Amino acid sequence: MPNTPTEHAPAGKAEALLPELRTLLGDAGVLTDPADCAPFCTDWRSLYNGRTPAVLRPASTEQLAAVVRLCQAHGVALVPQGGNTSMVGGAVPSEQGNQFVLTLGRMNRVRSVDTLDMTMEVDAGITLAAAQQAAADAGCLFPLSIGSEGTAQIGGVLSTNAGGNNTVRYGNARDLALGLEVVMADGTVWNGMRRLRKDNTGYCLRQLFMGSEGTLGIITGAVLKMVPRPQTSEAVFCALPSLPAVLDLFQRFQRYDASAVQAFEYMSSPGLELVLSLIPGTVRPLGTADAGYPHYALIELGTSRAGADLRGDAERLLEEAMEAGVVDDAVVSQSVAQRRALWKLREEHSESQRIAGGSVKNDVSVPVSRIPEFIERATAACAALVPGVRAMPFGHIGDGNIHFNLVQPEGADRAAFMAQSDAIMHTVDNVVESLGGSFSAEHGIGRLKTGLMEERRGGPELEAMRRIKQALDPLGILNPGKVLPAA
Ligand code: 2HG
Ligand code: ZN
Repeated sequence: MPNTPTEHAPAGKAEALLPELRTLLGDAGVLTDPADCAPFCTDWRSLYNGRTPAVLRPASTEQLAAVVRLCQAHGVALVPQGGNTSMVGGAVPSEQGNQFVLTLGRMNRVRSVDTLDMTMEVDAGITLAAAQQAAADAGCLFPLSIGSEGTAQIGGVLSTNAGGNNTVRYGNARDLALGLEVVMADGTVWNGMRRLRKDNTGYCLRQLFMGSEGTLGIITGAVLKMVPRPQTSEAVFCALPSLPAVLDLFQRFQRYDASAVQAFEYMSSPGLELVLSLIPGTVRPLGTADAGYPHYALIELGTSRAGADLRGDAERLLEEAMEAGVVDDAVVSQSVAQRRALWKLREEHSESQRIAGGSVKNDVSVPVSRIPEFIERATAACAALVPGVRAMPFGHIGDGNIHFNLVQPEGADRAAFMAQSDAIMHTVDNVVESLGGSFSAEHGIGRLKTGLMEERRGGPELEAMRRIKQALDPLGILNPGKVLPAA
């Protein structure tokens, strides 16, 4: 089955469409200056350097649909790009210079907010932070939260089914959109902006577009689900003696009040030490100046229940956990500034690892109960493969998603280390698979992991995906080379 017939189309074919595109979008809607296009051609991790004849900036769904119709008629590919924060190269054009980048940044309106239906209708080009703000302005919460929320756009967040810190409580992006507006590969517009909690009418199309990373259609609008805003919040930072103790503590908090556990994040000792040593303004939250603990958890508690004593409850729970030997030490934040400082220790993990040199990311998930075994086995396997490699697992332990990142051995050559990326990922993924996990938990497949699709999802699952792609985008003009491996 042809996967991406336009992947190798000559660049001139795309360039020939520029005059017509300018008529459709106006000069402000077509960027061709290489300096203007450059930021759209490289991904956040600098893994890929693509080229494009133009970045297209439609100002409305109708304009975008017209662009798609034109490109479809000429077999020219489009690469939809949100905030360009993909960790897997999901939004960069290919090196051939024959694919347009499509950015929805000009489509950034909040269309409406309804506090009885608890929904918000937005354009897909709005940033996640702006959507959160619109919910907050209405006294509500849009609970999806990721490190890149100031830049990431709703279209990208939904099409990649982003996860983040609050998945343990509210689910992934997939669970937070009730309706979508999508421009299909033939340029028709599907208006699925329904705000229904029950809508049992055949195949659930919106779930097909979410997680498809722009390979099946382009999300242009969404109905987002809001929830009541927590009235009281507390952040708790704990030091723990072992990984089973981290899960024990998780269970204690879940049993206390699962609806109050907004986030339950894990950090390892090497990961926290790296943050403390490389990120200015970070302060060791527990322990003495030169001694840490083996494991850490950061828990965000929140409730909209009036009169709830979250802090008192958390302190009692921590006391019991300490008596049981589950927690070594803990702090409950006493101010907004302290809460921010605790979260900074978690959020700066990616940045500290970037500064430390080459790092190989493994965004994986296993059943929560298997996390201790996973981290132990994967650490040992990677140490055997690359002596001296620094395993720095962290992440969303409450939902089973660990960022099992490996930082190059101290003083090693970056390029030589990165040349081992595939072998490292393979080693980690073998452990993941043996535990019933997934090689991509929340970052998606993009371009980086297409090779793994054949290996780990081959057979009826991948075959069904290819058929869906063929049915919805028979010419393969939408985000070629992403998600599905070349046939
Ligand atoms: C996070 O949870 C992000 O901070 C980034 O998903 C993870 O850098 C990473 O590997
Ligand atoms: Zn994450």
